[in-house]
This record gives sequence, structure tokens and C-alpha cells, in this order.
Amino acid sequence: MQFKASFLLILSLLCLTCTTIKAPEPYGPLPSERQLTWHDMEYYAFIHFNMNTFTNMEWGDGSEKPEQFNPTQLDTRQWAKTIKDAGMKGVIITAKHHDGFCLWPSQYTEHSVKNSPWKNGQGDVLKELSEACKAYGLKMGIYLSPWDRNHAAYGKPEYVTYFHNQLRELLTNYGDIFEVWFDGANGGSGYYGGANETRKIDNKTYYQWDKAIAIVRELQPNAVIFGDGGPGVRWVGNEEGWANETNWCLLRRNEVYPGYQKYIELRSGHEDGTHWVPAECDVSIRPGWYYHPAEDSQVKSLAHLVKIYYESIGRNASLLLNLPVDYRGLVHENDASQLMAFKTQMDKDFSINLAAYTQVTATNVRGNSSRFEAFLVKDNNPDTYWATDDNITQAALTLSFEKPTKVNRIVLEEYIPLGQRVKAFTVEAEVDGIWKLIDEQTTIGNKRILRFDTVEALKIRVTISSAKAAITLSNVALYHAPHLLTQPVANRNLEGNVTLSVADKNIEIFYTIDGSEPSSLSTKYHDSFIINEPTTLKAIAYNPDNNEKTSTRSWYFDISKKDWKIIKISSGDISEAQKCIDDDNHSFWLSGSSSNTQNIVIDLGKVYNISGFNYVPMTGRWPVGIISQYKFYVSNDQNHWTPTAQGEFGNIKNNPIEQMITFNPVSGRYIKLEGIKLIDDAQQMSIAELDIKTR
Ligand code: FUL
Repeated sequence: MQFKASFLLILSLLCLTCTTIKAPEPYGPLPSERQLTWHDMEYYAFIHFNMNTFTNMEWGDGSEKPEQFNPTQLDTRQWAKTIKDAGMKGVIITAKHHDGFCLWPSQYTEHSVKNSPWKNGQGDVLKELSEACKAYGLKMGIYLSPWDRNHAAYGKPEYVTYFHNQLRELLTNYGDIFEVWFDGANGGSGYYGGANETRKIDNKTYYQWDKAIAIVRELQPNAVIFGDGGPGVRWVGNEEGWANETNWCLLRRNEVYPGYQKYIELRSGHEDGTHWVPAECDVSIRPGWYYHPAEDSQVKSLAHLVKIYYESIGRNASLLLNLPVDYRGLVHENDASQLMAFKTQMDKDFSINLAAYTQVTATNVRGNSSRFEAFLVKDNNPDTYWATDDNITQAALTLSFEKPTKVNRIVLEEYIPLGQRVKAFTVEAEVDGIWKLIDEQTTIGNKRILRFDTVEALKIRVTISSAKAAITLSNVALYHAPHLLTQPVANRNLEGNVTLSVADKNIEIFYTIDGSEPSSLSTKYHDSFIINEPTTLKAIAYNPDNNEKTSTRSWYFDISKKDWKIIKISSGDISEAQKCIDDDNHSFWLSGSSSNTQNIVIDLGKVYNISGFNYVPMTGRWPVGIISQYKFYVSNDQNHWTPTAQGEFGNIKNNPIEQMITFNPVSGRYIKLEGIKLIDDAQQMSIAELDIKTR
């Protein structure tokens, strides 16, 4: 009896402590409810699909005609399914881009789908997308370009009324909107109803932002507003998909406006920011925002997408990944399959949270209360957190395994409803009884992920060495991600030195040069090697941890080009022409501007039996001067030329990849390539690389 009474007393005292220990006071600017909901989105899609898709442009000038908009198989359910399968939580659509064409039948303009042949003018892309989003459980957002190069009144007050009216339409007719995206690109040349002139506006005042914001608040109170300076979500200051390692959700918001000159600052935010305005990383899965068939082979590699993930979501930002829907009205197969590969990889990286197998202790627990215990960082509940006493802004958290465990990722999350606090921290691992520094970093925020070389650790310690106020961490997770297995890439320099590489240094490469299939028993790649005669190189990448391997990649290398000399070009600077025999497919030679037939003559240094040539066209975003029809000659003396091949590089405009042309062997020392027709009737010819075949 006695025992029971004292037990109850202790219990009630304990409970008293848990209830009396108050949560830390909020510190600094705080996120709103809608921003907190947005933080949970993390990864969502951008869709650039509009007039530019049909004109093959990135920015239309506004003179386009609605008749040009005519997708043949538009299927927003295919978009939504792809996006959902990819693990994204929403989609933002370019309802109107700078060219002013509207994807919905706006009652305020004729420049819209209602005057297009698509569905005889009865279609509404926004409506179809909102229905598809509902069906697949996705949230929808809208991109509405303030700049309108079509509208006759752009620059005058009437246009601003039009812009606000359209915003109302979009926010009224398509269900819940989670984000409204206002582009910072503003004012400049355009069609403007036929005026064809340059119009400047004052970015800060012209659009009456206070009114635009009030419209959003009135019609979609849960929507965040994106802009260079928010007000809800800020641009990250680049279109490459990365934030700085130091990344505050805070901004001196009143200093930032659309088209902000010091936009580089947006990559980190402002430590002394006055408002909560977190960063969103917008980046396209291809070089362009809009679909261009010529970029079908330029979908970002898996390694690149993974890097983007860790440098956006892993650095306290969200990831808005753009899919350029094609002119059929579908997410292209190449993009869809790469998205799935990306999803599979990220699922592997974060498959088992090893923190679940640890005991967690902290050097300080707020009021010694169970309400703020250290183990709450691993309870999978984002609403609970470990917190320190008010005067404690330096503290360590230790996660102890029962036995040494392999770890190479750590995820850290602050309890952001109370503000972003951490300014500096370290991560250490106890390996074989010795503490080893793994990383030293600055901010955490909503989410911070660190990648590091695998350690077999008994303990992991996170030490917050500086914070603005008491520390609050809601989540600490540990993972052992597999090595990133991607196909090897081969490069040969002018001396014939071949290097093989993969994205992850823990992955091994095995290769053959005798045409046989490589396996993990073939030669293991350590250092570069020489190939200066016709050779087929084959290689695989191999993960020694789990014996997984890639499919084989093969390359054909012919003689090395170190003795080659450019001896004549039809126009331009001969030293520049060296770039088409420098064994670098990224550099290119662009001839002088003179004619739509151009040529180049090369001395191979000695006589070879030539049985073909390989033309690598210029790639990148704005290729010019690609040869579509060619003539190829061989000579022994530069005077008498034997025409050996003539023809067309098939589909090179839409798919600018290397073109190998073979013919019956001809002996000679000099070669001449002539472009007799250039894409788009260009007056300059370009060559990224030229090779010959001697076997
Ligand atoms: C930029 C625009 O000018 C691009 O065309 C694209 O829409 C990108 C997302 O934002 O500022």
C-alpha cells in the first residue's frame, strides 16, 4: 500500500514536470500554415507546355497565332500518372507564358485555346489537368507570366486589370491551387498587338502586387505565392536545381522584388531575414524548359538528377523539376523513363532508416522533460522534437548502435514551426573506438541531407555548435545508400589517352579491347591507357558491394588525331577550326558567315585506307550550322579529290547525334568534308568533332 502511494506520487510529480516544461519560444520569422504545408510537398513537377511547344521556341514574341496550338494526343492523365509514379506531390503548369497564349479559354482574350484547332476550340488544358490531378491525388499550381508580349496594352494600366482578371479566372475555376508562380522576367521587346516595340515597366510598382496578392489570398487562401522575393516562396537564384549549403528560409523580403539584381543572394537567403520565405529550386529535366525534339537525347543523366536532389531537397529547398510536354501533348518517353530511374535510385538511397536501431542521448534535454527527449528525433513524428533549455545553444546528440553499422547518409530536420535556428554543426562517427569528423556544416532548416563516405560506426554524433536560440530537432535519420551505379563514360584525348569514369568513385569499371563482352573478370580500370589504332572498347560498371553491374557500353576509336592538321577552311578563323579535331565533343568550330555551303580540308599526317567518317554535330541549347547534306572527298595530293560519299545525315535536326558514314576503302592522306545543305539554311557551318574510320 505504502509502496503504491509513493509510486503514484512520483508518477504525478513526473507528469507535472512534463506539463510544466514549456516549449521554446518561437524565434525570429516563422512559417505560416500554408508554408508548412508547402514544405511537406518537397518534390513536384513543373510543366512547360504552351505555344512554344509548337513553335520550337523558349520565348515566343507574342505574334504567334492560336491556330499553331494543336496537340494531337494531349493526355493530362498521362502527365499526372507519370508525375505520381515518379513520387512527386503536385504539378505547376504554364497557364500563360511570356508570349501571352492562354491554355484556358479566358473570357478576357481571343489569344487562347478557344481559337485553336485543338478540340475545335472547345478544349481547356487547365480543366483537364485539374481533373487528372484529382484522379491521381496531386496538387495543382499555376504559372502566370506577368509579362505578356502579345497584349496590345502591355505597359499601360489596362493590362494590369487584364492580368488581375486572369488571375481571378484561374483561381476560381480550377479547384484548389497550392502555388501561384510569378516569373521575374519582365518587360522588353514584343509584338504587343502589332506594335512590335520595346516596352519597359517598373517591376516593383506596375503590376500592383498588393492587389495581385490580395486576389490570391481571397480566392485561394492556402496557396503560396512564388516570386524572386516570395512573398511565400522565393526563387533560388539559378535555374540549375541547387541551393547553397548555407540556406536560410529567411529573407529581408522588402528588399527583394521581381527581377532582383542581387539574385545571387537568393541561393542562401538572409540570415537576418525579416520574413519566412524558403527557397524553391526550379530546373528542367532537359536543357530547355520547353520541348525541342533536338533535345530528346539530352535528358539529364541519373547522376545529374541525383546530384540535383541532394543539392536542393538536401539543402533545405524544394525541388520543382520541369517536364517539357511534347507537341503530341505527352510527357516524352525518354523523360518518363529517366524520372522512374531517378525515383528507383532515391528509394534505394533512403530505404531503411538505421536510426531506428539506435539509442539516442543528448547532452541537454529541455527541463529534463520527456516531452523534449532525445529519442523523439527518431519517432517518425514530425510534431515531436528534441529541444534544449533556453540558454543552451550548443549541444550534442549521440545515436548509438548495438554493433558497428555502415552509414553514409544523415538527414536532419529542425522543428521549423518554431523558426530556423541552427547556424553551425558537425557530424562525427565513432569507428573502432575513435571519433572521426565526417562533416562540418552550417544551416539545417526544414531538411538537410549529408552524403559521406561509408563509415562502419558504433556511434554517430551530431553537435550543434551554434544556434540562434534553443535547439529543436524533429528528425535525425541515418541510411546506408548503395553506391550509384551508372554506365561508364569514356574519353580519349589527342594523344590517344583513354579515361573511363563513373559518377561514384566506389563503383568499379571493367573493360575489354578485343571485342569480347566485359565482366568482373576482365581488366579492371585503374589508370588511363592508350588507344591509337582502330579499336572497339567495351566496358561495364560494377558495384563490388552487391555484385550489381550495368549493361555494356561500347565505343569505337580509330587512329588518334595528334598528327592531324587543318589546312584549309572555306571561311572563318583556321585556328578555331582546330576544335573539330580536338577530341572534345562539347567544343565546336563554327565557320565564318558567308554561304550555305562550306568545307574543311584536313591533313591526316600520313596515308591511310579510309573506309568512313564520323560527324559529331554541335549540341547544346542553340545549335547552329548543323550539316544536313554532305559530300566527302579523299585525296593524296590536295589537288585531285576522289568523291567517296555524298548524302544526308538522317533526322539530324531533330536528333543531333553523331553520324557514322561508311564506304568502300579509299587510300589517301587528305580529307575534305563539304556541307552542301545546312539546317535552317544557315550561312555558317558547324562541326563539333570529325573522325575517320580506317578499319
Ligand atoms: C524563366 C522564364 O523566362 C523561362 O522561360 C521559364 O519559364 C523559367 C521557369 O522561368 O524566368
